[in-house]
Amino acid sequence: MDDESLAIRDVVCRFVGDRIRPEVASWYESGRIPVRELAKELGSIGVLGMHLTGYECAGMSATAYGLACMELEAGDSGLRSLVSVQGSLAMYAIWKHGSEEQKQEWLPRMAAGDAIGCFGLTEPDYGSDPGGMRTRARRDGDDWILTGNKMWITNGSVADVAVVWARTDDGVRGFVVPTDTPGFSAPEITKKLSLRASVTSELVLDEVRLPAGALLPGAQGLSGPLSCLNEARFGIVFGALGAARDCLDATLNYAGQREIFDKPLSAFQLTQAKLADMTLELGKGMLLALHLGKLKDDGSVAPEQISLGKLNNVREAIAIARECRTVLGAAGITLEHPVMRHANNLESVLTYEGTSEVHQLTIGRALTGHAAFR
Ligand code: TGC
Ligand code: FAD
Repeated sequence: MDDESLAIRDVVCRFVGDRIRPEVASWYESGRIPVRELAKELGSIGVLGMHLTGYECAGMSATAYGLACMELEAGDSGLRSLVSVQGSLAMYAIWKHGSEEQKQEWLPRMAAGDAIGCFGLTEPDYGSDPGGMRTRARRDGDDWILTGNKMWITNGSVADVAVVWARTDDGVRGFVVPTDTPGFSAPEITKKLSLRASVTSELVLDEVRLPAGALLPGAQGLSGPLSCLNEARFGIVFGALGAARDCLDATLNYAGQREIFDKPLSAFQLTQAKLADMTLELGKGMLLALHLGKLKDDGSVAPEQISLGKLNNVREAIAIARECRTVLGAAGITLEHPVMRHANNLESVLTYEGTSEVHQLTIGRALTGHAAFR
């Protein structure tokens, strides 16, 4: 790891310690998070779109971005989601597939956290199979008219701009939709038991009229949105380990202080076996993340390798969070400790950005040459 990566990791770690840790449990409990304020603060420490170049983005390495995700998710998966969706999905889509005008208009403001983005791919009936999407864009003269519904969209109700994927006569295309366009609305999804410190919304597109310049010119077909998912999935490979590390830290601390049967919980062999096994998985996950970071920085990482990292590290992180909860006993079920909050969050992380099953099938296809999705 180079000095620059370690320096940004330390900046994010301090930000999480000073700004997020004192408040996150109450945000989680209330289901409310000050996204707009946080976006500006995250912009000021340079993490929004930090792995993109130009347009006032920090131009840092993939590994540095991964380490930042790890520190953010040690705070809460909702915070890492905010940064993933902004930088790796909405900004990346515009940076990779957008016109020069779209880049100039949105990227500097999004890097500063003055404009918030969301990414609408999933629909109520098409999550793992986005190719079946029903959202439609049709031409009316030079304009486009968008109609349809997107579901489970992070930051939807607080976004200034939505990158929306829709079916056209030319296949799937992406559109940059200012959220004040007539016909666009984004009702918030409530009653969540996971990622409560994150805004999740439906997007309703009711005959939304957009100028020709709203089309992302560089993306045609499903590879457009899927190329963005690679970026966000990569961040999760590191991020999930941050949540697991935070669980393990809290558990080591608790087990050292809790006395049962006249000695510290950490002095029992069964507890030590759990702590040792969890440390082992955390370390293996970290080596995998750093290896993928090196491949990504060399420009040679394949999507199925990112699938492998996401599958393993989220699966192990959730196993660690659940095991840590057992060590804390009853205390583990409260928000006094971060463990069950992380465990609940990781349920979403297991599902979004490709479920475990989708990643198993992606790896299966790479190994066998047979696509078994349908
Ligand atoms: P398939 O035939 O495999 O592919 C269609 C086209 O896409 C290309 N492609 C990729 N390109 C770049 N990166 C990838 N990872 C790619 N995977 C496939 C492929 O080469 C092909 O290109 P072309 O030029 O030949 O047309 O498509 P399929 O319909 O069989 O679907 C494959 C499958 C199931 C793997 C894919 O649809 C998939 O990944 N499904 C999961 C959907 C998903 O992950 N959604 C996430 C939504 S965003 C989100 O969850 C944000 S959460 C908030 C946060 O991050 O914090
Ligand atoms: P389904 O696709 O209905 O899957 C249900 C079950 O079937 C899963 O276990 C799945 O693995 C399994 N399954 C699916 N296909 C197969 C198969 N071929 N073989 C065997 N089993 C299969 N989406 C966005 O576009 N933008 C966002 O910002 C966003 N944010 C999100 C935030 C949160 C908190 C959550 C929970 C989701 C978010 N999503 C977002 C949506 C997420 O990407 C989808 O939930 C995910 O892709 C899975 O889709 P689904 O929920 O419709 O599940």
